[in-house]
Amino acid sequence: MTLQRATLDSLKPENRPAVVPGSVWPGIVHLGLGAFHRAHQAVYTEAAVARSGGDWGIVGVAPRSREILDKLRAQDGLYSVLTVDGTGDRAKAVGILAGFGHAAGDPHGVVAAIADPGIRIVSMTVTEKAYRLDPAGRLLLDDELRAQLTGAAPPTTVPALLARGILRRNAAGGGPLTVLCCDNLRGNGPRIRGLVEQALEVAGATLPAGVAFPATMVDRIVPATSPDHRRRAALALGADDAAPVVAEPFLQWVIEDDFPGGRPGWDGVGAIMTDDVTGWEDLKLRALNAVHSACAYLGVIAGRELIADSLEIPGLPALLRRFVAEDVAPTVRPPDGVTVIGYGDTSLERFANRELGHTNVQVAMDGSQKLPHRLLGTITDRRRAGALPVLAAFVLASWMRLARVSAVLDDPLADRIRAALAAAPDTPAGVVGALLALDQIFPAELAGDDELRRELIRWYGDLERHGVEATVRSLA
Ligand code: CS2
Repeated sequence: MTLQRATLDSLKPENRPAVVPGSVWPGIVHLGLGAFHRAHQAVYTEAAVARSGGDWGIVGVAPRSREILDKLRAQDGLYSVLTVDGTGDRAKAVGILAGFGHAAGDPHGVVAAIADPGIRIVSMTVTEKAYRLDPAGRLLLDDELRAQLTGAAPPTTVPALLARGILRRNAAGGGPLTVLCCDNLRGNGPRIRGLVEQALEVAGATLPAGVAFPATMVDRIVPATSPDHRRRAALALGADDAAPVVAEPFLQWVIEDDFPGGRPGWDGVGAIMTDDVTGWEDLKLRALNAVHSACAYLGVIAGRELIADSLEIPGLPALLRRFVAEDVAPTVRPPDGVTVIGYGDTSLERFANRELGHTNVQVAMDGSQKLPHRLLGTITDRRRAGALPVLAAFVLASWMRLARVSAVLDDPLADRIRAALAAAPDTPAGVVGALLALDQIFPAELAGDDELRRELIRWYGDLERHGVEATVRSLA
């Protein structure tokens, strides 16, 4: 039996969606139909609609590949979330997807959906690189993007879809709109406002009134779904599902409450609505994501497969706790009632969830895009305070070592990274110098910091000479 509307009645009541699939009118266009969205915002939104109603069905837009669209369409938009933590699998179908779009195949259809007056929120999970912003928030314009923004080419990229969608909506009197970036970018709301303003400028326009860009912090570990997860999802759900997502039980969402066109009742189902997300955002990026990246880089270099395997490197959890306590904590002002150290400890416990099967390779990808948001801010803040963040430098050196030794660096800047390394001597100072000179990643303030550079060279040299295990042990 396949998961479909016609088979829902055969599922156990607790495994069925909380809304009647197809009954909720669309109010949200979501760019990025990946696993994270389907295990996070879609879950919150379905629960909110089930509890407090509203026309907040989600039109899910796949950016490039059609694969997920075809699978979901064949299942009437239904999929399941498999929750795993070693205490027994649970699977629940989600029925809040109310339509589909395909940015690569039908970009004008996506623009039309954004302009539709019934839509009041455009949200995104497209990962850091899709925004085409440099770390300072400047839009990286090339001829193709320029053509997309001016209308000379179809708008398949995120900046072009947003800009052209907003313009068309404004021309058609579509009403107020909220653009909600759910990616791990520091200051994601203002950053995307800046992106849209720059994109509109290229298109010869300015941002119309009535468009809001609230900041938000999203959190749930949602790795790639493995064949084993798929099998387990079918068992727990009671139906075959070609598109299940797997997640930890924990989930959190903190949202700046600025929705001129209204919003689902997310606050009634556990989301935290606030007027300042900064504390949460910094806490999560610096004490969770940075630690995650550290596990991933060290794990890949050490030949360990899973994040959970990395945490078994003797001394590594203690070292990461020290990184959070010594380097991160002084830079973050956590929300009331939360301590940075306690938060870091909880993150480590979550990472140790082996059932997730989260691979180091997956988290290690796109380092050039992630590091500025999760690690470089910590280093900059500590340097400005006159301190040398020794363990943050160790984490950065581990990315540098990965960039040097990885046969297939999965990163949008891989070509530039490889070229920079090929032109430099293969010594700790040569590698560190070549990478620090990449100004798409490192601000001049860090690249020109000699004391930091010496620290990076020292750690890089240790990792090269002694390997991960011995270097970590030496720090214990
Ligand atoms: C991870 C995140 O892949 C990564 O870079 O650090 O996807 C992480 O799992 C989530 O942000 C957790 O909310």
